Amino acid sequence: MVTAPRIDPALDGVRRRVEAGERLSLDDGDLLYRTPDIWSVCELADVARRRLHGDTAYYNVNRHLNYSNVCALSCSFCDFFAKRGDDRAYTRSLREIRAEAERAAEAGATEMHIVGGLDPYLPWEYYPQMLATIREAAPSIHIKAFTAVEIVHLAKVARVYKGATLGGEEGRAARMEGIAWVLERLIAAGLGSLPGGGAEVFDDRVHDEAFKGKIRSDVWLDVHRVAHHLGLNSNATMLYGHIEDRHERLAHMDMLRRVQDDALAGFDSGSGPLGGGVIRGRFQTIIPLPFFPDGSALERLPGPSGLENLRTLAICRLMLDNFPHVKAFWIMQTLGMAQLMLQCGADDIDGTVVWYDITKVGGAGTHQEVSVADLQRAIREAGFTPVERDTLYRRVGREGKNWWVEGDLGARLGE
Ligand code: V47
Repeated sequence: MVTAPRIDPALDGVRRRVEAGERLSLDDGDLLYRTPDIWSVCELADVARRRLHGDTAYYNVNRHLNYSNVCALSCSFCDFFAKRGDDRAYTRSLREIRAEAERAAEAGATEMHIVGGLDPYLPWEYYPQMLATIREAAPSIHIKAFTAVEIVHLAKVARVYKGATLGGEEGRAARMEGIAWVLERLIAAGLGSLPGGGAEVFDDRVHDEAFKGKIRSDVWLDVHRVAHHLGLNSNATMLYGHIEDRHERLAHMDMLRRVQDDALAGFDSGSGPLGGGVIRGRFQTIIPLPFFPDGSALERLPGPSGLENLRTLAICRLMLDNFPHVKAFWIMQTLGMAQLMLQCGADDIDGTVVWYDITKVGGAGTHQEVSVADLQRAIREAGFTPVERDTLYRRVGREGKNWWVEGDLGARLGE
């Protein structure tokens, strides 16, 4: 006998709150994870998504660039890092980076997304020089670069990260000063925003088991707080489907939305280590990243299923009610799955990408590229209107390789 999918009445309260635009609690999030009625979860995420973006879905014309895969850390979920001397270790010279920026500009890209390992052999000067080189070769390209983990590494390399051994607020203030020192210099050299990587899952147990040695959640969040104070927008990720549990994912989302509440309030009263003032930056996008076991030290784990990916993305949309954008990163989700995710809370699928070294799905090499026509077709087929955006979610006008910013796309969350 075939039975119709059942609507879970336990979700009635959540449904009412979503329809009224009210904030969901952690218990609501738990229910959304436990209910067998995944289609209601997706439908509710679609309600929240359409309230902000109607039938618009965003993509961009971008290039991802990894400047070095040499990393002082050996996180167990990661298949990207190499040690100096390994056959596959690389560090890009400034000349190679300039050539890549020129190619990106020639292809009409609006963004370069740049991240790398914590390379212990690169001097501090390399980083501002890299940005200045790109700025010179491709003046109109937005540079979105360096995860919070790299920013702290740079502060250590530049010897301005002083608070690590001090405890309490004094230590935190000293750390934040070093982070601000780094960010101010990178901004002067051309940094436009911070990507969301390195967040993993904000939980000390998971941290110590899967990525010990990396900065913890408090420091990751402080880097983004400082960035917001300095007027940078940033993104956030959540790497799920490894050794964390659903409660740890929900706690991660809750921590992010609290920091975003402060950023959207736009003003720091001055009691904390940042000393008050206007906050001009904020989180733009949450990117849930499904764990890929292949090649990592956690290869024995199965990784999340398609349904778990869908549910987690939908729950990110519902819990992170103050994040304007939810990205289904097609490289990790696949383009087919990203289409479905657009119907379940996502409003963005990232861009043309071209080269990507961190995860290689299903035996893909580092060349992972889709054309703009493919992105647009995928979005249309999912029932949405494709809109090209720049990194700051402004509408982009384009004639071939020539592009210009047309204006803000949304003001509903104070974008
Ligand atoms: O920080 C590493 C993750 C991240 C694996 O800001 C893995 O717009 C899955 O942050 N399986 C980098 N994930 C990617 C990232 C990102 C991607 C797209 C857009 C944006 C944005 C940011 O990739 C790392 C880490 O969390 N990662 N190894 C793995 N085996």
